[in-house]
Amino acid sequence: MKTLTLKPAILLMTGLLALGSAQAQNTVQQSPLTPEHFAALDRNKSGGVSKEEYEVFMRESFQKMDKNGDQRLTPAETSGVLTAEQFAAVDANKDGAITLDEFIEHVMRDFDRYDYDKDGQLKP
Ligand SMILES: [Ca+2]
Ligand SMILES: [Ca+2]
Ligand SMILES: [Ca+2]
Repeated sequence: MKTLTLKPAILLMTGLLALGSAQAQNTVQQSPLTPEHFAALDRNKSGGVSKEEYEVFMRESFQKMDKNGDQRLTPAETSGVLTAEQFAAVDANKDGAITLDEFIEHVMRDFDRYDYDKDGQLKP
């Protein structure tokens, strides 16, 4: 089922984007990555998620959400994944659609934020 395979990506992104939002309530202090997310991201099972692994995962997430394959995410395609505020935050040029570049730029900023020790790897 499509919904099941997409779920980790949705949960991860919702968590990442919520944490990236200025209005987010900081009720959750732990790492946004659950063990399941982590296992999905750490493709080579090295025990850490590299930028490359993270970017590959995010590109796949983008393709899954881009239902009509036009390389742009509309509010309809991201409904249930992104709130209107989150969509606006990722849509850097405010043209009402999220391109792959806008998406990757946004999520890679999140990567840097969670890479607390700046060694280029996210750890569980
Ligand atoms: Ca790895
Ligand atoms: Ca699209
Ligand atoms: Ca845009």
